[in-house]
Amino acid sequence: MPFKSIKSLEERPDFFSPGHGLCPGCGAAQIARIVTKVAGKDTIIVTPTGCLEVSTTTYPATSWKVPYLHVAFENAAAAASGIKVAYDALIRKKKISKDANLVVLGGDGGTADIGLQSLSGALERGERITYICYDNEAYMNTGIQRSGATPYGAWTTTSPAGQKTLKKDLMGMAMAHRVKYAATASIAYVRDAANKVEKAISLGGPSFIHWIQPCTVGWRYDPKLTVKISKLAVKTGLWPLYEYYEGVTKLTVEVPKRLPVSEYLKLQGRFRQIMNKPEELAKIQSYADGLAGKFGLGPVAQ
Ligand SMILES: Cc1ncc(C[n+]2csc(CCOP(=O)(O)OP(=O)(O)O)c2C)c(N)n1
Ligand SMILES: [Mg+2]
Repeated sequence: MPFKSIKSLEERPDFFSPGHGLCPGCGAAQIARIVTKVAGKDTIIVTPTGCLEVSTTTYPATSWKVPYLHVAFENAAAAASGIKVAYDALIRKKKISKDANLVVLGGDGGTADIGLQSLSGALERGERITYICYDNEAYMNTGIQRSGATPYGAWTTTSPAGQKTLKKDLMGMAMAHRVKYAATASIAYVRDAANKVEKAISLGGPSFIHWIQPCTVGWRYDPKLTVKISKLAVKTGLWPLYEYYEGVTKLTVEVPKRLPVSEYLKLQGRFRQIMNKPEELAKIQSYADGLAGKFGLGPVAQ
């Protein structure tokens, strides 16, 4: 059932507890809370190594009120697939009666780079799992190194003059595997995101959600701006909110008048070194224009 209001989501029980060690304003905490609320109690969460895992599982405490598995960077999708297959076998042999939702929450490094091979395998085999990439656009947990998902122009400790390549197209990769369902999400649009998680899980999978996750430390901004930045990513066309189902892509949040990309970039210290370089800004604007043309967003407001 789709969420008609944020209130209907808010009324659901929480399975992600406060008191974790994620930074104030960290978008990953909000993603974890929304995902577990929607997925409910009959869910198993799998995470590769990364900020979300390290900060929510400091032994002997845990933030997860559902079964949770931490696996190596390379194999989160394979581990989730294996658990699902084990469930199938136990149900078939009538050893258990209840199925479980298998949801992976992987960072961009664990998804776009190091775990990509096992993710591709799971998507191609048609595993009934939901893989969610919380994308903070760098290897944050180990000190802000660039990943394949770091956007053009962004500073990281290993791209000090700004990233020189465009962000890897993870949605394109998922759709090329002909997944059951794929979608993009932003915490500034909670209802849209919650409905996508619900669809991804209820359709059975393989499903993929690519969720932008502002990182206060790595993106260099004031923690109070997390939701604003999440919204500006959408309003500038750099993060179109859309879904893919049965071979068709559909925009889920219209942007009739886009804002210039500089509105998004100027709030983040990681783009400081390119803000006075018009040719660099033009490259990022042209990337956003390309996405806008592809997904049907409006023109930049004058
Ligand atoms: C095979 C392997 N390589 C490197 C590491 C070290 N490592 C642990 S967390 C991490 C960064 C994770 O980045 P990402 O997946 O983007 O998640 P984030 O920390 O940004 O949330 C790295 C490089 C590791 N644990 N295993
Ligand atoms: Mg990351």
